[in-house]
Amino acid sequence: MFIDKAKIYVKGGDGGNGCISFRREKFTPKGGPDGGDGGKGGDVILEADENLDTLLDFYYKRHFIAEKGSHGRGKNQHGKNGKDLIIKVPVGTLVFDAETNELIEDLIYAGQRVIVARGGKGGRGNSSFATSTRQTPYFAEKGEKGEERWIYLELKIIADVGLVGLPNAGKSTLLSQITSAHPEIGDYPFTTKFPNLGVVQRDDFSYTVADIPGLIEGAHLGKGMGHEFLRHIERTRLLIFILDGSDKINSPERAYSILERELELYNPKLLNKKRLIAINKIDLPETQERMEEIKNWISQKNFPYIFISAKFKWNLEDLINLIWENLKELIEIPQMELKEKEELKEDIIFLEKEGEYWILYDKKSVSLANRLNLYDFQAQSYFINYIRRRGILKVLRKNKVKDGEHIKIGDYLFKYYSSPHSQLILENE
Ligand SMILES: Nc1nc2c(ncn2[C@@H]2O[C@H](COP(=O)(O)OP(=O)(O)OP(=O)(O)O)[C@@H](O)[C@H]2O)c(=O)[nH]1
Ligand SMILES: [Mg+2]
Repeated sequence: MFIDKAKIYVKGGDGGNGCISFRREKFTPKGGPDGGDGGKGGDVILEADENLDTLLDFYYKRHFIAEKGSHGRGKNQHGKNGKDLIIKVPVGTLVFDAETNELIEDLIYAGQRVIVARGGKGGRGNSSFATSTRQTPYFAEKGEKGEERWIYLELKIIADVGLVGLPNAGKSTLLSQITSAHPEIGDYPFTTKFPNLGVVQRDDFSYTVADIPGLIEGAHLGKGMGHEFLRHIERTRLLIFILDGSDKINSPERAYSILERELELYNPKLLNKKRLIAINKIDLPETQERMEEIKNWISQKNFPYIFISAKFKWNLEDLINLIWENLKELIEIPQMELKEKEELKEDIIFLEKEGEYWILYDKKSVSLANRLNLYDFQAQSYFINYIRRRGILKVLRKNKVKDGEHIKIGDYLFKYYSSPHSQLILENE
């Protein structure tokens, strides 16, 4: 089974909790706080691997969760960080956010990586909260939750050369003769049901070749294998039209215009790709009889062409060299355009009314609130101080929040009092 699309769930590991602990030593009965920080959760990372050529693995396993960070411990011991989870995908995998359809990354070279879900930060232990006025903090931070989301993967093979032709033209035969690939070959149409990739290896050069299922007239309407596989030649640098010189019904001339039309209907840019034409089955008398006629027609096309017999390896060395001559000038690999990512800036703070509540949008305050247990008195006063220093009360006044109105900060609900001086009081659980 060949799978080139998949939707998977990824979640970074949760951060470990910070620890609440106090030193206990023989001769120091009232030791200071020594609760260590929690470890960071592992990230989920995709890595492009050149030995893979399908997304089949994701047909069976769809959930990927990285390891959690360990909790902090006494004696200021830092919790262990969770291990990153590395998922291997084929080179040429496009990674999208399944909800927004935004392209996250295009993995075009072996070893390229992208983090798709970050692990949560570890919470700080109580020793981090000690100050001269608060020598015995009885609170610590919880670990941050790891990011989670659904992502959509789509494989678009990256090969140097793409073979296109009608069914039975001899594409797979050619691939099997010039590379070490072993595609299925048959004297019936649609032998090839999914793309095959092979490598041409010579002393001073090498390149990759992709063979795709045959195209027929009306493929754009879904006939035959349809256009389903054309995306796998979108990112090749050079196309070879394989035409069966012996075919009486779909003559090379007719096959050629069918191919052009189907490519254009799929994506007109495919017609701008550099192109070579190979007339196949020159070993057969039917082809030989028409050779002069075909030559006259094809020389008007202004593309390099060659007569070959894929089956008997006639002219294949010349074809291999002709491909290389044309390929070596083309250096860029077509890549999907990545839109500039709009990161929510750390410092944007704003307030919005939703129903009866105001909601505070501030990445830092929300993240801190969610990491603390604010029902603990010390933690709460630490947080309120933080909010005041960060200028949140000013933002509330600016937005004309009224006395007694409610404000949501992360998972918590506060009530606002404007007099005698502005302040926020946490509502009970
Ligand atoms: N005589 C002769 N037969 C050939 C030649 N090349 C391919 N064939 C035959 O043509 C038939 C089709 O070959 P394939 O390589 O499977 O053709 P394909 O283009 O991959 O076909 P699809 O996968 O169906 O699109 C097979 O029976 C091959 O043996 C050739 O150069 N000469
Ligand atoms: Mg084939």
